[in-house]
Amino acid sequence: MREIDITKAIIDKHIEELNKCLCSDVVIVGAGPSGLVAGSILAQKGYTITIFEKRLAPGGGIWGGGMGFKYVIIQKEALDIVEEFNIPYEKYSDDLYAVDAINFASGLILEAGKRGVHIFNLIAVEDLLVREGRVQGVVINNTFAKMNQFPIDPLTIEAKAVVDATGHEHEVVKTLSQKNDVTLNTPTGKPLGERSLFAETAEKAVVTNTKEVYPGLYVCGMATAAVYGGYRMGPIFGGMLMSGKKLAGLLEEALKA
Ligand code: 48F
Repeated sequence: MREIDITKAIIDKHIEELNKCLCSDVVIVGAGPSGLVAGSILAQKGYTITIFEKRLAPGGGIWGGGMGFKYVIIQKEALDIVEEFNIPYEKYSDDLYAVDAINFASGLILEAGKRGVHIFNLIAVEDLLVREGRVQGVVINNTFAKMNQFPIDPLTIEAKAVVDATGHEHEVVKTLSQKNDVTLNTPTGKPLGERSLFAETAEKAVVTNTKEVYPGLYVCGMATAAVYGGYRMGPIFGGMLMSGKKLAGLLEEALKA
C-alpha cells in the first residue's frame, strides 16, 4: 500500500464529486436542519442538490441542544418528518417530543448523504452570481481563506435556484442586498432583522416565510426570521423541518416549470 495511492484516491473522488455539482439544480447554503431536509427530499426525486457548509461539521445549530443540554424538542405536527428520516424520539407530553440532538444531527446528515445530496464542508459561500435580475449561482471559497482574509480568488457554481439556509446569519440574503441594487420581496425591500424569542409565533412564521425572496433565491429555516422580521424560537425544531419540507415543494414546482 502506497501512501500516494491513498492521496490520489481522495483527490480523484473529491474532484469527481465537485465536477458533478458545477451546474446544480439547487445550491443550498448551510447544512442546518432546514437545508438538510429540503435537500434530502429533492435529491430523492432525482435533482442535483449541492450543500455548502462553511463549518467542519454539518448540522448547524442542532448539536448544542438547549444551552448545551443535549435534547431538542419537536412538536407533534412535525413528527412525520422525524419518522421519515428514521430519527429516534420519545414522547414527553401531549404535543412535545424529545429528540437527542446528536441522533438528530447525525440522522439528518446521514440520510441526506444516502439520498445523494452532495454536502461539502469547509466551503463558504461568499458571493452570488446575479445576472439579468436573477440569482444564477454562488461564489465559493475555502473557509480558512475567508476566515483569515487571505487574498485568494474564489470559484463559482451555477444553479437553477439558490437557497439561503444559513440560519440567524442570513448571509446570502445579506450579501445580495448589500452588494447589489436589488429590491427583496420584503415590505422594505431589505432584510427586516430578527425579533426576540416567542416560540409559538416564531415556529408558524418560519414556515409561512419560507419563500422566494428574490428571483432565483429562496430562504428557509431561521434565515426567514432575519429576512422577514420573525421571532426567535429557541430549541424547538419542528418549524425548521416543516420549512425545509415546504421549500422542497416550492422548488420542485419551480424546477418543473
Ligand atoms: O443555523 P442552522 O442550524 O440553520 P437552520 O436550518 O436551523 C436553525 C436552528 O439550528 C436553530 C434554531 C431552531 O430553533 O433557532 O438556530 O435555519 O445552520 C445554518 C448553517 O449555515 C452555515 C452555518 O455554519 C450553519 O451550519 N453557514 C452560514 N453561513 C454560511 C454557511 C456561508 N456563507 N456558507 C456556507 N455555510
